[in-house]
Amino acid sequence: MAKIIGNALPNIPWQDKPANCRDIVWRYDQNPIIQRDEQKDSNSIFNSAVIPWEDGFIGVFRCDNRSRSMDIFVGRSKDGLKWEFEDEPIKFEGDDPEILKREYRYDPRVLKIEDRYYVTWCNGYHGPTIGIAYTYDFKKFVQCENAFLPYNRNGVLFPRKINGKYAMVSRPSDTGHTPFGDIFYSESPDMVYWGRHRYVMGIINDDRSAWQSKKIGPGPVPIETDEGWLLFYHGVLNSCNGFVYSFGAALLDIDEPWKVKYRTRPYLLSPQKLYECVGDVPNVVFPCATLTDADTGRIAIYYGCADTVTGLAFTTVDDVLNYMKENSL
Ligand code: BMA
Repeated sequence: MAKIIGNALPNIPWQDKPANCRDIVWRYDQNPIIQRDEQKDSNSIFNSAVIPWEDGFIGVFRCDNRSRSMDIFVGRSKDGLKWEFEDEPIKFEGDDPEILKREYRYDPRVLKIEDRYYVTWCNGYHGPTIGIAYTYDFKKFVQCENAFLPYNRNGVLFPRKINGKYAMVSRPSDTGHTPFGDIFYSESPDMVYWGRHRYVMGIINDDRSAWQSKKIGPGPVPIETDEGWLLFYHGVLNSCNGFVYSFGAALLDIDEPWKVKYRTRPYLLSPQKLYECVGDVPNVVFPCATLTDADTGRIAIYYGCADTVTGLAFTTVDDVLNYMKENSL
């Protein structure tokens, strides 16, 4: 039995796997949990991050508005299913006005490290890079230095220091809808200077695992287990009709997370339901957050659907790790 190293979360949103379901990751039967127009001016709500908060949940949500401007908003929920969103995007504070300039913000991740909560997101600064901010209360957010030079996307922090350093995986990219992309690991002594970059894993550019043949990128914050870091990640196939975004999982070494122990050859979830196949960008499932319950091994995965709405899916640490070991690249 694999174990999640973390807190118990008895109120994790959950639904048992349906009888005779062959999937390792199964969808919530009331998906999508968040419709596109639930925020005051939203065109779409997707690729968003949630975390336990007091007796419920809080999150940072990507809401593109009806000018198709991309920004991130705080949302609150009692049950992790029904959410209420603030009317205005997060306003960041900080010492350097240069860092606070806003071009666009999207695809947030959120986590707690030591005494505070961090948000990372894809931050426009003469091209996409990784924005970082911290908060104690989800009211005041202090923006830190961007982690990298442009171009980079999908900056995902680890939930604790590794070998005494903050740690992040990310996906170096280019100006636009990058037609390439591998996952790298970087570390920082202070959340300002990032270095000692290590290659983690790349695309599988052949028939063995075509769902991840074009580009890959880290998804939710890695989950600590007694066998290593469990990282869900998205992978892209370039079809004759455009990109198809699915997701799978990898198990990374606990002390040297650039070393990949296992990695799923089949996807765990691919766009198949109507709300995943039809929307502003068709054929996208894009996970940005999980909730976990260390007592039961349950994992709830929040994922963007077709760049339009938000879905929820479930698995357990045992299900994923066993499947990964039997179906690893
Ligand atoms: C990626 C990011 C994601 C998006 C995906 C599919 O490059 O922009 O936000 O979900 O493309 O459009």
